[in-house]
Amino acid sequence: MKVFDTPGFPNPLRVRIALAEKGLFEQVEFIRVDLPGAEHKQPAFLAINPLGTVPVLQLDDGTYISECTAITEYLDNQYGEPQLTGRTPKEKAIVHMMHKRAESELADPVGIYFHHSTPGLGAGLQPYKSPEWAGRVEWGNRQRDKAVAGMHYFDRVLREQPYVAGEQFSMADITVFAGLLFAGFASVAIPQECTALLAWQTKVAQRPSVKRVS
Ligand SMILES: N[C@@H](CCC(=O)N[C@@H](CS)C(=O)NCC(=O)O)C(=O)O
Repeated sequence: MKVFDTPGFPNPLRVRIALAEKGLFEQVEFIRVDLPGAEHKQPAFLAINPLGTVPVLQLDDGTYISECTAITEYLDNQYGEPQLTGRTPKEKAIVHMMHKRAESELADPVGIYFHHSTPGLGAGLQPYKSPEWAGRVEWGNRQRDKAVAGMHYFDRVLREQPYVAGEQFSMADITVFAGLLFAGFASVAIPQECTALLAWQTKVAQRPSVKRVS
């Protein structure tokens, strides 16, 4: 298997953690994509992912799979323990519900804020990121506020249970963790009163998988 990605970026981190959790990290060849240089928007990369984002997993039969959720599902279904996307229909449903919230209430709004209300990844990528309409900064700022509300939401969740989807570490934890990393990158701080979220972040940072890929 090959993974096309850019180390240090939040979505690549999601798949790297999943690979490390599954004990697959050393079996994968990583192909570095120059994100700040807009390599992912050039025809050669668009041929493997028309949406122009990383990461992309290439299977040994040549199939390309993009989207962190799809890649993690593939790895989880194809390889052994630990299970990251749930076992029973109920567990799977809860992992997916919480994972969707991790994307929609935290990771995605941080990304919109970063790319549209800040200089983002620099001038080279601006043509792909910031349409010139007057409200874009305000819109991005509202997404930042949405992300902070998401932090409060996950703080409330983690006051009741050890992990985002319940008793077990899952794909939903990976996405919240990466979303918080992205928030830090974009200078969106976790509110100090979110003590459960902060404690969970410290706990997850200590996992061998996270330490392996950091
Ligand atoms: N929904 C995608 C998001 C991937 C994504 O946005 N990746 C970022 C890197 S963290 C990227 O490629 N950004 C470049 C861009 O959008 O121009 C996934 O789950 O893989």
